[in-house]
Amino acid sequence: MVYADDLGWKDVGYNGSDYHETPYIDRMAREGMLFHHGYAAAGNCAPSRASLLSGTYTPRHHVFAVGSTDRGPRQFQRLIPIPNKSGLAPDNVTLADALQSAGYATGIFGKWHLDGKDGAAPGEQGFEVVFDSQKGSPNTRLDRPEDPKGIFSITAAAGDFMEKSKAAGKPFFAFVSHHGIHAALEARPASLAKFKGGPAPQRDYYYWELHEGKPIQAARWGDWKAVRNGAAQPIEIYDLKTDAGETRNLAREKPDIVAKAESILKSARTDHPDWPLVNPKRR
Ligand SMILES: [Ca+2]
Repeated sequence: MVYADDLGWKDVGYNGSDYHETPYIDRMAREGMLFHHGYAAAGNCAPSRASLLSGTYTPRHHVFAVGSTDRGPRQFQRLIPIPNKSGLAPDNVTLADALQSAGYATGIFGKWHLDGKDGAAPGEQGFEVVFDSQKGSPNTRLDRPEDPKGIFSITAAAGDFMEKSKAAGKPFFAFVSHHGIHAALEARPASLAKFKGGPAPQRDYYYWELHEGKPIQAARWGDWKAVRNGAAQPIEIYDLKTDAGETRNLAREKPDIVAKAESILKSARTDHPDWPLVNPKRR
């Protein structure tokens, strides 16, 4: 079972990507079965993998969110946050528990993210072999250019486990649980060179927005970061080279940077009725 963190539905060749190259996954799709009407049981990592591995929905295992369900400004919360479990409790029967008791060799290669104070390590949840080259810092850059996000070492360890199991005549269950493509984004230098100048849109900035109580817009280019903390708020400018903590707003000193930010924040987005740049009315 191969699982990837933050992989988009259309990021694989067999689902129509004309940019990413996924020949081996495409071959598995061609030679295997596709389930187009399946849904993830939750919209982010720990809850969805808790459901996948336990075969139960979030109200059964209580992993509703990563960390806490008590998020965002209190005055905008419409429901009392439901108590959340930080990990999958050991009394859940995981796929690995079930297959191990049926005589399978079981191994996890990569991200687990279901321990925490409420959960347990994969070794206590039916996995005999536990391998993770990203351990300790799954989302940070480890500066191993030949093994970005541990993708290659995780794949190799899983392949080795499967070959050994096959040679021993033992049925196996390999949970290949990649940290990629979740941030931090990394790639082999050769892959970067190959895809530079490809058909993906080339921009000299990165833009994103967050609708949490109010619409927050942000952009990055060079050493600059621009933030607008809510509709009709002034743009803030930070020089991340000298001020990574964003403590000194340079908007007054840098009108040219503000003007560039203004133009990006306006042109980088498409209006959508569900995501308006309007602050919610106070209740
Ligand atoms: Ca268990």
